[in-house]
Amino acid sequence: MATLKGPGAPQKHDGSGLRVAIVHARWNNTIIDALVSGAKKAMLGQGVKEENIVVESVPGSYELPLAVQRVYAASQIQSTASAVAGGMGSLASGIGDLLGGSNSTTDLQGSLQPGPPEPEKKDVKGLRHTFDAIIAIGVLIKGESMHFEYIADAVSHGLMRVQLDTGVPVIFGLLTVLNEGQGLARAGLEGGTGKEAKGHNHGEDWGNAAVELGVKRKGWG
Ligand code: DLZ
Repeated sequence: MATLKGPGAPQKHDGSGLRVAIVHARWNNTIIDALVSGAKKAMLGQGVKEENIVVESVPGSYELPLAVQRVYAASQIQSTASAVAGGMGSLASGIGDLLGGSNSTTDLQGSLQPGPPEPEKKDVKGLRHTFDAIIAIGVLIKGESMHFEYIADAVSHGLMRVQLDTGVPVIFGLLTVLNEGQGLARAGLEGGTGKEAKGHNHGEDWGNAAVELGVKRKGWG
């Protein structure tokens, strides 16, 4: 029977032009690892290239908002550096044009001749443009104190703030569960970590959400 909960069947989007970061906490790492794998699997299934998925980790969920903000800021700086490097290439070829070494040359009869190959544009490795979406993944398991409530509240608000301040989609991959079993079930690890494992891996939803938002965000400007 179809379930009422959840985002429904994932929309198909072409993720081949996207760069996505996953920033995850390391607390409760068995669950985290499965969620990160689920998110990556979903994104690869929507065409995101493996080399365009960047993974960064922090100790605990409380560190996620700052890490997401800084990872995004760093990618902006690097993409500017990359653009400047590309710009230098254009400048060099522009000077080449002035000196008669343009990419295409016109012969005396006015026909267009193929010129020397365009100078190779160097990208800073893996830093072609800023991230189109960032997935923040953490697993908070309720304990006996109020720690859980404070961290859950701070992280939720922090991630929303980063998203609205920067305009980059921040996918909310924070599980706030009452016990380990709930966390395992939401990572597709109900009943064990091997072949017997059951349950829906929420990481896959987050991967699909990142692709959808990344693609739509480009259209929204
Ligand atoms: C301290 C703490 C506790 C008690 N529980 C969790 C948890 O269930 N999940 C999680 O991601 N992090 C937990 N942390 C660590 C905090 O998020 C944070 O890393 C530390 O308080 C240091 O700032």
